[in-house]
Amino acid sequence: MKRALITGTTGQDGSYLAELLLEKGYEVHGLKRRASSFNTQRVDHIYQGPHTEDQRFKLHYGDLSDTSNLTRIMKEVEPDEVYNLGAQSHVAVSFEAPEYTADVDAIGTLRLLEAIRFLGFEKKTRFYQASTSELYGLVQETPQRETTPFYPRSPYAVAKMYAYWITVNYRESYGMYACNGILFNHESPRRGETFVTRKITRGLANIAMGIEQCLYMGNMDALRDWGHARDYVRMQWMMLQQDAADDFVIATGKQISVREFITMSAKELGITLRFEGEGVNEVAIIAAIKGPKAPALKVGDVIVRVDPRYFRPAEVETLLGDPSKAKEKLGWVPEITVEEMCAEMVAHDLETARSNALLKSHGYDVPVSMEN
Ligand code: NDP
Ligand code: GDR
Repeated sequence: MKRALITGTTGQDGSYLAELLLEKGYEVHGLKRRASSFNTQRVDHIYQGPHTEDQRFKLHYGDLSDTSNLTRIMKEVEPDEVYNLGAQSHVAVSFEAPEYTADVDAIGTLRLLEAIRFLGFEKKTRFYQASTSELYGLVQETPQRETTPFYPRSPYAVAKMYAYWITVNYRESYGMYACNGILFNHESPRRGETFVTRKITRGLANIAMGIEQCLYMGNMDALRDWGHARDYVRMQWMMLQQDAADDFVIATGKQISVREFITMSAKELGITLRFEGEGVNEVAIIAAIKGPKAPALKVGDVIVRVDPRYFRPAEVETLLGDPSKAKEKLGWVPEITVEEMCAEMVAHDLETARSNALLKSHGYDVPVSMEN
């Protein structure tokens, strides 16, 4: 039985990857952080607990900032494959916490690679690094491919650039099987609530049910190449099953704007939007409503406004990936379109909003955080 160690197993990708590896018969070890409240919701459905027979999924307390802890877990687990998905992954937050982001996202990667080397596992343990399209930042070429020069635009992207190169360096210096997946944005109903797609699907679903009144957005002109996380974790596993380690761009090859994603999400709720005004004065107004999915709304309601607090000190305006290498060498193609993904996310968030609206109508408090 193969053994895998996943950092970031409680996150979006980590939870899908853990499911995939368990299906493939792996023993899966995940890192979880100590928090003052439960933080394992995304993996609770696959975690059997310590008192059952099936112990193929195990969670270890750990943190990417803690060298001795990582080395001890690595020694205990002796993994065949390590997937380094753990990170302070929010670009806007990295401007607020640049040093922490560097420690976890850059040096955390080094700590794992060093643990593998220190323990003498460099010929046994394969390593996957969650690299990112944010490396391209101020894009130097469109579409972006493996050879496109990097130009990071945030403390997050700069930290991830260190992680990218230290992974390449350990491959070249010590013959380790270590790869970078340069993944473009990928989403799902498990996406963190403060990333833009989930903020939109959750916000609009709440507004449709009368729990929130308005969605406040940053730069709606930003263009992204959005895929589905389930497709992308399949690729993470495939990258570690090759004869030789290599780096791959993973993307759909199509891009849309944040504004278009808002329009697409509204359409899933039966709402047609009209955008009016410019810059910080731009708003989205309801032009038409079809069907019963948005009982709290009427034509003419303003449901999207711009709030400059969501602008970033330096923005990544456009990203578009060229996944040809992954297609040619690995036979990987994404199966889920952005429209299908958007529909799945809206349906999921609408179900939650409906339950919350019901609770609210019976006088219960519902937890809706508006500060995204
Ligand atoms: P999430 O933010 O959903 O998950 C991040 C995970 O990292 C969580 O499990 C989180 O734990 C954990 N984590 C955060 N800080 C630490 C720390 N100090 N020590 C250990 N673990 C920590 O991210 P995604 O699943 O979306 O992304 C996975 C990886 O892929 C990340 O590295 C991200 O930067 C990268 N990436 C993501 C893309 C995307 O579009 N989703 C695209 C390209 C790269 P907790 O649950 O306790 O917060
Ligand atoms: P990104 O994702 O920065 O690309 O990083 P995010 O969803 O946060 O932003 C995408 C684009 O939308 C614009 N935007 C807003 N973003 C947020 N979060 N909230 C808003 O209100 C808002 N309004 C407009 C942003 O400015 C940006 O241009 C994600 C993360 O998962 C990284 O970890 C990963 O490496 C990259 O994707 C690829």
